Amino acid sequence: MFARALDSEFAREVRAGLTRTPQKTLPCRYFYDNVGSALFEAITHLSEYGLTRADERILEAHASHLVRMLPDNVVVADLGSGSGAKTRRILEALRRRQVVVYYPIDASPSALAKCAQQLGRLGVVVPTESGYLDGLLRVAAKRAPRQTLLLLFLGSTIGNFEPAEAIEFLSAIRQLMASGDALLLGTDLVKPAADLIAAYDDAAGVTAAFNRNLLARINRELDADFDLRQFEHLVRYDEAAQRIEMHLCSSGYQVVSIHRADLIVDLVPGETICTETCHKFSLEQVRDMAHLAGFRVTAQWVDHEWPFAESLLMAL
Ligand code: AVI
Repeated sequence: MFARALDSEFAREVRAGLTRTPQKTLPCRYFYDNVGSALFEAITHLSEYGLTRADERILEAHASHLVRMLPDNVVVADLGSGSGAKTRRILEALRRRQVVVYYPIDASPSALAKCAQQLGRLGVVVPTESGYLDGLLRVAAKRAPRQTLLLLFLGSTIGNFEPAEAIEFLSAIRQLMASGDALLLGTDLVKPAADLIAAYDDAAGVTAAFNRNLLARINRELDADFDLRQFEHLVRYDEAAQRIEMHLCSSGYQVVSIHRADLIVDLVPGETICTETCHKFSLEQVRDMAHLAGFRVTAQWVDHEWPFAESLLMAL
């Protein structure tokens, strides 16, 4: 049991990130345990975080047009579906012309259960508890020969990858798709720094709790003794790199034991652990990224209230 935990992917990634120099890091994909997923859901309702509402407005306004641009007999897969709230519009538009088959892919069982409960009335929902590429591989293996896949990657999760990794990831997705399949890609666009800082450092402290929960998760799952009160939530915007950075900043000298990662971590006052980067894009950068990964962009819809884009990419 103990040996297995030491070897777990989570333990290995935590060990690699916290021994990295000069900047300690933790992978943001581990934010989303059940507590983290609930906190993220709360973030999407914050007045400062316009991103999710922008995403929803675009889908509400353009879902019918989007569906008309697709061939008959579409199956929908959704990378990081969460509770599937944003996807509802697309499934409703699709249901007007065909039976809906929907594969939400998410690491959080509670989010998937909520998704199946909320969208089950719209068609056949087949939840897949998995990482993105594994989940897509499983869905690709189940699809029938003449079905077209509409893959959703909404919410600007692509912005949480480093730029080169984003292209690698989209290329890997492309390899699992067939020519003529579609990818709907959500991307948050560049906007004034003050709006971005507020979005990731909200007044109610929900994002701070979301950030600190990563340490709480390490405490719970890897038998560690992080004192969450000794870490300040810190947000920076790097204008040149077009990215928000979230950090946890140590308020003093600390020695933390992470037993199941076989690791002792020293932190000095003011030292940070970088927990997430959130890249922001221009429309042209999205098109360039798509082309490099083997897609053609056939439409881009923009929300002007909170600059955000949905791009429809066709696999070449
Ligand atoms: C999931 N992802 C697109 C969110 C973002 O905005 O980058 C995660 C998030 N982190 C803090 N607030 C929201």
